[in-house]
Amino acid sequence: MNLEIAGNVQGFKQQDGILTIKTAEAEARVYIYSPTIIRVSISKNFNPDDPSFAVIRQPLADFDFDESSANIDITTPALKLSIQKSPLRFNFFTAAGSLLSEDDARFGTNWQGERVICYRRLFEGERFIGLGEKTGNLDRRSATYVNWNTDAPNHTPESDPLYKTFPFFIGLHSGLTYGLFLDNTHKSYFDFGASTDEETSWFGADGGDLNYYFFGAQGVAKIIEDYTWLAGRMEMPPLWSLGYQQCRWSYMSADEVLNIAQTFRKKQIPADVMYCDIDYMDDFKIFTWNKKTFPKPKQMLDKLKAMDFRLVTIVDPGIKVEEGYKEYDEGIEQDYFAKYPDGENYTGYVWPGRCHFPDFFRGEVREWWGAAFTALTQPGVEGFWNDMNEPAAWGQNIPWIVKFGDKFMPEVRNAYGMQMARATYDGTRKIMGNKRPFVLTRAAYSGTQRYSAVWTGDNTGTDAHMLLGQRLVNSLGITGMSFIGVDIGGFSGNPTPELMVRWNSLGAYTPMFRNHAIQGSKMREPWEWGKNNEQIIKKDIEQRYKLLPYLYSSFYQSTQTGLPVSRTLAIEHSFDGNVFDERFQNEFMFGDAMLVAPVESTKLTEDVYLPRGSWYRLSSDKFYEGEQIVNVQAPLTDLPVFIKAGGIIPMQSVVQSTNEKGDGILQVHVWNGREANSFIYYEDDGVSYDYEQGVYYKRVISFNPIEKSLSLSSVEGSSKSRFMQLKFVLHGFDGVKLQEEIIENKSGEIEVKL
Ligand code: MIG
Repeated sequence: MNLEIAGNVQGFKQQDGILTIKTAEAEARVYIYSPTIIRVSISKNFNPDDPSFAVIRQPLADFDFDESSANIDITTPALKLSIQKSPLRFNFFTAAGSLLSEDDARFGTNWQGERVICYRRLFEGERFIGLGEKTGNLDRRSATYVNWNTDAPNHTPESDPLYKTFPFFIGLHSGLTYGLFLDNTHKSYFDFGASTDEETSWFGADGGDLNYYFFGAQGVAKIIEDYTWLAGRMEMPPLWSLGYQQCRWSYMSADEVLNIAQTFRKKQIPADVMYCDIDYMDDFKIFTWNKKTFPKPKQMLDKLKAMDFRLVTIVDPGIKVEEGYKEYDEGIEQDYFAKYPDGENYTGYVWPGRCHFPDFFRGEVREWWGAAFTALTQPGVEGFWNDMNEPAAWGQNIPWIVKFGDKFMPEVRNAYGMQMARATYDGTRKIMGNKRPFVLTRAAYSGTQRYSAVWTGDNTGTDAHMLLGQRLVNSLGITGMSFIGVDIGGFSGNPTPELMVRWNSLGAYTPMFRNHAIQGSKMREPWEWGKNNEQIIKKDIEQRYKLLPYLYSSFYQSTQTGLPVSRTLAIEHSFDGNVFDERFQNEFMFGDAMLVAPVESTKLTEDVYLPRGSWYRLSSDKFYEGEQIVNVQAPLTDLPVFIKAGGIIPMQSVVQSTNEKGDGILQVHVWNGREANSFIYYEDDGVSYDYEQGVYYKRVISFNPIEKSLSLSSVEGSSKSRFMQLKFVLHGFDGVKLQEEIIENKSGEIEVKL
């Protein structure tokens, strides 16, 4: 095998916003996307037609640079890229001249065959966060990872790779932050100094270009904002999808689905969503219903609707090989399936038996797939669960010779799931009129947040998996995915009742709150765990519903800034070593104001690290100063949740589903603090896209401790609030009594003095 190095610069030129640099062996192209985002792409052989699945922005026009005998320097208001000519190296600095990241002086970028790797200097004390759905610690220093979307049943808290690919990480050292996104869908590699004498970190891929975006903003939240500016942000989810979701592989008949839904209502345990896993279909044929067990889908959906339930149904990519089956016939006729190079359709075994796989990389195939959802939307399905899209086939080893679009499987495998989710989203959005579809996908690539929520696949019913799940959620949040769930209770195995209760309480603070279990497992619904536990589970689900105004506004924030709903403490406290301590690394902020500490089901007290600031325990209003480790009670009835001093949390009364109005009072909870704080409150109709036309309701809620006031700015947007009245609920304000006052929620400015 030959080693080819990038070599010395022989010449360069600028045209159409691209600075092209030539060496004897390779070519590098440099683009500026914004003052804080510079793209570098290095290749031996650029493919002229190589669109990005992730990036939705265009580079700026030509930019200035300075040439000296040794370097070509590009300076933006925020960032300096110094390109060393001999040999070619890319070194990034802040505008003030602090070194952020540089090529390893010895190796830089080089190739072994088609495999391209960039070796970079590892800084003393440098930490790494990101890469999305990756096991291991929050700080990825000394670990190594592979991106290769994989169906990973029975994975452990160490398994790698899992289902998704997000080749984006953030480096932290010397009080500085930077981000790097390797936009390459081949099998890719990241090594954060695992075995390089603490000198080198490296990343690269089995093929394609060494195509990366460098982010130089200072502050992790700003880097996430920039990354999601580049790769897109989620849109407002349907409000109902933020309610409690009940799933199982599978509820076997319409009667069973209806019966479960009815039991929620009878027991007055709030819930919004029922799921149909693969058994609703006729012989696992996608876009069909089983005629015996689901004979009248519309009737079932009407009944669900009358109970204020929505239905999500699963779809897999594999189309059963069977003449007379509509999707098979059409796919064959139109040539929509992935192929071997000789034109034969690729066949793999999955649930339906022998299957062909739609080529989601082609626009017309995505259109066709999207339109087929009428079989589900006509009876009234509103949510679409995309499974097995790594893609998975029994044997889990699709031949490398199979083609998707004009590429071979290994070139684009990591984006297949994303393209399926894209087809599902575009198609269902189109056929549902003005209604928001809910799309959920297992496999994903950077940018998937534009189309879909994700869940973390087949976990296991153990405490270790519950904690792992939280780390996955927190890490996916760094890479632009805000709407995330884990299978509560664990997909495989049977959790203990204590674990089920504990996991459900954490679920109330998970962006997507879904209970799911493998076939053959014990039933998992809230009433299956004994009377006492049922009451605890019910209370935690009620807590979720009380928090909906806060949660919906937090999702709005994700749509605007890319900041996730569940946030590792490393976003705000990036240089606080305790945050990365294995004892505390699973803690997270849920929105702006709540800190949640996951606790194993076997522990009834826990050490919690409270970072800078001061804090109140949610359940008792007990006050704590920050920057200390506190040992707190953690009974199964009371997961440790803390509110930041100054925190503002709008809440509502308990409702049985998001479709219910409740008592019409918006409760604005405020916890006393020394610093001023504000919260952007957002509402819209929760179901349509009218908000894109300004039909929403937005106002800023402010707390000012100096002026001793609480205020709401006048309303922006043309929508009315679903809350006619308003009530302030104060915590930690000794002697101030506003609790009982209920005032009109008028749209002009509102101010109360404390
Ligand atoms: O081969 O549809 O991760 O959530 O219940 C297993 C059956 C296929 C895997 C998914 C899981 C789902 C299951 N699926």
